[in-house]
Amino acid sequence: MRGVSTHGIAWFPQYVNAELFGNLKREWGINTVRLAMYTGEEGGYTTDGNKEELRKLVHQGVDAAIKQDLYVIVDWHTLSDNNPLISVDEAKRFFDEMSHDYAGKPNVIYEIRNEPNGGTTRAQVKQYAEQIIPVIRANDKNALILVGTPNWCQNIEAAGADPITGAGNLMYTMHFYAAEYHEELRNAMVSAVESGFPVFVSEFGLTQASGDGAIDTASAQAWLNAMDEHDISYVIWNLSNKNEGSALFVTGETRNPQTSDLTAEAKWYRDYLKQHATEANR
Ligand code: IDC
Repeated sequence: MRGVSTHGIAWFPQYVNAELFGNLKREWGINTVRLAMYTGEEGGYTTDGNKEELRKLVHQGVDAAIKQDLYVIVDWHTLSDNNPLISVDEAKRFFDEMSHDYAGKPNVIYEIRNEPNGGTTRAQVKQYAEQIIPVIRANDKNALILVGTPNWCQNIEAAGADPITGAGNLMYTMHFYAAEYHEELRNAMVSAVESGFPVFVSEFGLTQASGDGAIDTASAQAWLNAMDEHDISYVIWNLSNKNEGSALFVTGETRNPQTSDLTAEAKWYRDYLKQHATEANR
C-alpha cells in the first residue's frame, strides 16, 4: 500500500474530503489514506477535543476513502500521551464503534495507537493491544490491525521478541524520518521483514523527526527503494499547509491540488510514486 496521512484531523479537517482523496489517487497513485486523530494534545480526543465532532470526521474520512476505493487507516494518534494504558477505556469505546460501523469493509484498517514513547515498554504496548484487539475482533474477524512498536515505532526488534499471538490479521508499525534516520534503522526493518515479521510503515517523512527542516531526497530514495523491494507498505506525513517541511501543501488548496500547490516533499513523493507505479495502483 502507498499512502498519505492527514495531519491532526482536529486541526486540519479541511483535508478530509473525497475530492482530495480522488485527486491524490489519480495524480499521485496512492491507494491508502491515514486519518490521524490526536488523542492527548490540545484539541485531542481524550483532552478537550469535541469527541462527537471528531468521530464524525473519522466517519467522513472513512466514507470518502471507501467512495474512492482506497484503503483507510483509522489512527488513534497517541503522542504526548505516551503510555497507551492512560486512555484504554476511551480507546475501547472508539474502536468498538468504528469496527461495528465498518465491519466487513476490507478498506478499513485499525491503527490502535500511534507511537509508544517516553519509556513506554513493550509489555505496556502489548497489554494495551491485548485489550483493544478483542474489541475489534468481536465486530470484525478479519480487519487488518496495526500495533505500534516502542521508541516512536523504531524498536521493531522488541516487538519481534515478544509478538502478540492469536490475534488474527496483525502487523507492526515502523516509522522513520529520512533526514534523520539512515542505514541502521533501515537494516533493522529489512531484517525483520526477511525473518517473516509483518512490518507496516504507517508514517514516514523526508525531513527531520521534528517534522520540519529540509528534505533529504537521497535518503528517501534509499528508504523507498528498500520498502518497494521488500513489498513494505508506506504512508507519508502530512496533509496540511502548516509551515513545516513535512507538510504537503504550500497553498490553501484542499480539494484539487496542482503542482504549484505542492511542497518539495509532496512533489518528490508524487514523482517517486509515478515512476514506481505497480500494476495494482497504476
Ligand atoms: C508533528 C507535526 C507538528 C506538530 C507535532 C505535535 O508535524 O506540526 O506540532 O506533531 O503535535 C511523529 C508523530 C507526528 C509528528 C511527526 C513530526 O507521529 O504526530 O507530527 N512525527 O514530528 N513521529 C515522528 C515524527
